[in-house]
Amino acid sequence: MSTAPCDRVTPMIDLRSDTVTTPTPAMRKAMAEAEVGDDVFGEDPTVNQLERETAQLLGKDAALFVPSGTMGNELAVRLHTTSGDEILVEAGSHIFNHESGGAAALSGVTCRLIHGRRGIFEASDVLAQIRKADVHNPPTTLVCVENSHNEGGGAVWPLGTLAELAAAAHERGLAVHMDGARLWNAAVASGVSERKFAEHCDSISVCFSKGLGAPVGSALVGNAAMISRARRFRKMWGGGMRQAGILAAGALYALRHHRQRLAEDHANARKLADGLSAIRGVELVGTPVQTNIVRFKVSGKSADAIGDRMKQLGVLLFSTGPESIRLVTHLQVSSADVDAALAAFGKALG
Ligand code: TLP
Repeated sequence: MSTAPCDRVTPMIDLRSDTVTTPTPAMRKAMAEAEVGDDVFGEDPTVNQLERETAQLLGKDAALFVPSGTMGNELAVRLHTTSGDEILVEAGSHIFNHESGGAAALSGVTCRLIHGRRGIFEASDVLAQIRKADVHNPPTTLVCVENSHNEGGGAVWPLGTLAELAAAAHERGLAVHMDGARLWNAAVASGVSERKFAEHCDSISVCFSKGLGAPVGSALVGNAAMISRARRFRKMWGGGMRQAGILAAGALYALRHHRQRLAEDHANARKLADGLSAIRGVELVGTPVQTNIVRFKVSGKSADAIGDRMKQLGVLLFSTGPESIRLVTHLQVSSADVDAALAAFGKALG
């Protein structure tokens, strides 16, 4: 995107991602007052509290605080597989597309793709892709699901579909990992608790730094043996943090106070999608909007050029392809911001 001068003085409306949120004053206060210790020694009381509350919420034994969602996912891949295995991932998944080839580099596994519908797939898709036991074949040992699904436009897994898939995978000896970077959004949108989704998974990575609005941090959640192995790999990969309670306090605040408000972000995303659908040349993709992500196409126009024009008008967005745009609502996007963004889209696209 160009750095064309911006013709407004008010702050930007940043719809690029829910990763852009900055800590609220109350969250900063909690962070400033956090009790801390050396987390590599297991002595940071705030990190320990965050790990306990996260594990409890998801109904699992234990959790490990990690710097990013990427590290949570990649630890899971490492822990569920042996070098030379194959894992099943959805074609649009974050693990396959946006983790710098980590599964191959860090775990030595190949990825076999499943093409879902908005990122969602079924037990039969998994069964069709499991390799036969044969010396020529890599053993298939893990299937990953993403809930909500980012490239699928924030789609939420139907619980029944997940349950059937997990039962089929487990019966064939595969582990199930959920990339739950936005599991909180999926839970609020569907009314199905995080714990109910987690029940079917051997591990779940969750992010505090997306819709929940914490500045940094994610967690890997699973059984006690797995999380204790994960702790060693986190250290090996350079993710052991010292007085991380400062960060964990932001995450803990977010976990306790910002989950239910995600419904506002979802309402704002629906309002954005409704407004966009009334603009000529906009083709929404990944509908209906279920959570906080809106994707659309602008056939015959350049998404980058629209991004540049929108930036001049005070709105930031992500172009995800030559003619494709993604918008994400979050803690720092109000309903009035959505009105302003729609007015700007009217100018940029009209
Ligand atoms: N996603 C980012 C970009 O990397 C695309 C975004 O702006 O949406 N899982 C999912 C489903 C994600 O969307 C992301 C981040 C991650 C994992 C990774 O989280 P981080 O950035 O903490 O490593």
